[in-house]
Amino acid sequence: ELSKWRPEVVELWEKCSVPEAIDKETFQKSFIRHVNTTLARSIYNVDNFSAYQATAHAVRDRLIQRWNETQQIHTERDQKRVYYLSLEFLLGRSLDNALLNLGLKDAFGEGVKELGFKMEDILGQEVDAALGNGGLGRLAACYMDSLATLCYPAWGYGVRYTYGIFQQKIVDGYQDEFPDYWLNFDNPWELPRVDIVVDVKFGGHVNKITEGDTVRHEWVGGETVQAVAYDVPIPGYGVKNCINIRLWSSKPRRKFDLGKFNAGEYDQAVQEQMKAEFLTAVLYPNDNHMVGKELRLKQQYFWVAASLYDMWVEVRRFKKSQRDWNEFPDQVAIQLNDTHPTLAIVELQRILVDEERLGWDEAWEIVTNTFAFTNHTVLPEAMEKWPVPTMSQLLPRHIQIIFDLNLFFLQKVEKFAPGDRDFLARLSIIEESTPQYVRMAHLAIVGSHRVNGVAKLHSKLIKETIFKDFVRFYGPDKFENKTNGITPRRWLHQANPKLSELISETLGHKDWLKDLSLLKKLEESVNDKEFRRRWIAVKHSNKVRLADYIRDVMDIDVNPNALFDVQVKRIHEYKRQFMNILGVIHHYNNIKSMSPEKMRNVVPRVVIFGGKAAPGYYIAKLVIKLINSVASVVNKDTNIQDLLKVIFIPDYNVSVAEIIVPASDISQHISTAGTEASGTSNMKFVLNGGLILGTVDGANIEIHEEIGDDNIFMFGHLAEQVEDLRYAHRYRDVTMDPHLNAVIKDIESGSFGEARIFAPLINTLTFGKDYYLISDDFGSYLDAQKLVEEAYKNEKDWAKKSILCTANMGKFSSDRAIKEYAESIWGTVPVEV
Ligand code: KOT
Repeated sequence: ELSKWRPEVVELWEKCSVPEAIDKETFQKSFIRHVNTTLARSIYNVDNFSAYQATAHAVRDRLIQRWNETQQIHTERDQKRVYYLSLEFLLGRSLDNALLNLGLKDAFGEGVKELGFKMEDILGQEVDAALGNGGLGRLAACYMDSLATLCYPAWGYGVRYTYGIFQQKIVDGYQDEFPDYWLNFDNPWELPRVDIVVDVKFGGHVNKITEGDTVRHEWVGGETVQAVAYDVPIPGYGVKNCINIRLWSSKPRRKFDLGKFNAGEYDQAVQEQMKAEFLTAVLYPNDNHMVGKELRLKQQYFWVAASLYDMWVEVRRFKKSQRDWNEFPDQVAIQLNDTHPTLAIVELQRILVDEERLGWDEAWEIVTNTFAFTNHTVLPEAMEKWPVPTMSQLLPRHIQIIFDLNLFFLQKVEKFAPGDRDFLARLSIIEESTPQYVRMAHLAIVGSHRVNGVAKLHSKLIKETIFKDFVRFYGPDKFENKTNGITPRRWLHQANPKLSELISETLGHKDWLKDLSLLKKLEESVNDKEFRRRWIAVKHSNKVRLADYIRDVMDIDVNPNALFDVQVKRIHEYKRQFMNILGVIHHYNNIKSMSPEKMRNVVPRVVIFGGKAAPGYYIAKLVIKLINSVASVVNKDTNIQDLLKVIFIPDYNVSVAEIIVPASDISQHISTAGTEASGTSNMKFVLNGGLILGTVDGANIEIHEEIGDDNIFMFGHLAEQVEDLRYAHRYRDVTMDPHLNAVIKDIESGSFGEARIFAPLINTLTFGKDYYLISDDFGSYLDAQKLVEEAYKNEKDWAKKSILCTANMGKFSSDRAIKEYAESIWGTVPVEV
């Protein structure tokens, strides 16, 4: 509304807000202005960190301009919006990404160089934004990049944790955890919105009010915590669009209880304040595992309530325009990233029924047409369920709504399958145990119009196992597959600039960064010797970069000509890092038994591990200890002539991944079949010309389909065999694989330190009935490793495989995934700035 300003004011405003052209000189001016004013420093005390801050602020200025323009246009156009609700956004660093997406890298690089700095040093100063555990959080980050690049009117909503995922240190071979102080220095990538504050309520009670023949409910009393918004701009690549992730931080509603403060009870006075701030203090460090802590449930409701209220502000604008409430789902799509935000379903129903006074059924129709739910795991221990008593205490009105929803839902189920009480009990949102539990996945399915898995096999498995009964009730059409994807901007262009350059030069364009299927044309160069030479040279220089990193942080020298064999991901039994290290021991013993002549045939190998274990996950932590114990024996054994090195890189995170991924020759994705929903690092490695060694699981299967038999090493039992194999372990005498048995005996003899330390780990294979089927897959795993070694000896063929890997990865761009979501679930269209 410009009418309130005099025309001269509008004119002056417009004249002054013409964005500056951005080139080297304007950047340098901006850099120095930020050093002088934002940082209050000068040429006399500007170090690399200040240079990083100044550069970041210069970029931030541009991001904000784009952010404003994008939000303005999206408001004007009033197209359907999508809101991505995720408790995790694993963004990593922002500077390099923003420079590349805005096309400023070269100008700014030149600019800082002339000012006496190296861009590399500046980029290295940034701490990761690590507000996530692993795949699920990183997927959310990749999806935001694609939503921005494809110009969708989209927002992310999340939590601004004071501490992200813990920092991992290795002490005496064991994992130690330290707080992640990522906000200790100013964070230039967020815009604090101190004026955007939402009251979120917990506890209290519900009044039932009868007015004539209608009954309504009023939720009163309880404690209130305030949610403050922090906005994180996400720039698209090669477009002006810049979307937003709004992160909520908790703060107390009142500063101090002044009465208590004046009475000298200082500690009590600050108590309320501390309690409120604690709500968003820390990210729960569990991947694929549910932890039933009340504080976690509070985090979930806090975030969901603030986000819905915030969308509500948009909706009020929508209400003013006199549109019917039924049109709400035509304006808003909400995607639930796993069950963590499921309370949003209940909250929207509460708002519509209690506050907007809509009829129950009409409200529910709106709710279910608004939400869609993504499932990311079939592991039983990851399924969220909350005790009814806890929920009743914290959210007394919500638990009533959940029970009512369940009642109406079960009435329909009863009509569908009359008298089938087991069916009813299996589908119920409430688990009838003592105490009762709310099954969040059931609530998410019932409250959504679409449910999706994250890879073909996973989507098939959820329909056949955990959600089978729902498929019978709703029919199959409610359930879809959306195979995950990764952003080629960060995972190739940014992480692997040399390969990106070579690809662009070969293809003669950079369009592949926005249409990854164009990589296919690289196939035509596979027989070009000079191209292959350059391809190999890029891989080698990336291996040198990783070797330098390993020397810097671990003081160990590795040979960049060796085969780099990598497994980096969260440490979990189902991911079977244990099998990998057992294979390493087998390989080590094998080399030791060889004559010098035979040794000459062995390909030198560097086996690289990385990943965090949840702090309370004892067995996973023992796996880390075993890897480090094996490393300390192998790495100092001079008898094996540097044919084998074992490296555990500490504190694996997004920016470390950006160094590791481009440097791998072979990477391992070896989960027990049927357990890894998709995996996304598998896609990153293959996109960077790294081959993979994998089981028939998750997205490995679709990668195999795309790149072909010759360019992947697959092994192991299939998902459909797992049940029978487990049954056999449980009820029959299964003899352990003989090679595995020999390795276990070796550990038990003390070859890698005190054997008793590893007993609980080894027990998972014996008393634990080898739940993850390591014994069943060990033989084929070793065979596959032999094939890898033989293939690597042929440099020319290996280079061809590597090129064909990259060339055939088009499908795995997150752009493809996001288009599928937009077209078949959200019904949103792009709005380009
Ligand atoms: C579950 C509960 C809490 C925290 C994390 C999870 C979780 C993570 N569930 N699935 N994931 C991973 O999600 C990735 C993205 O879809 C998948 O690629 C990966 O296979 C899942 O393990």
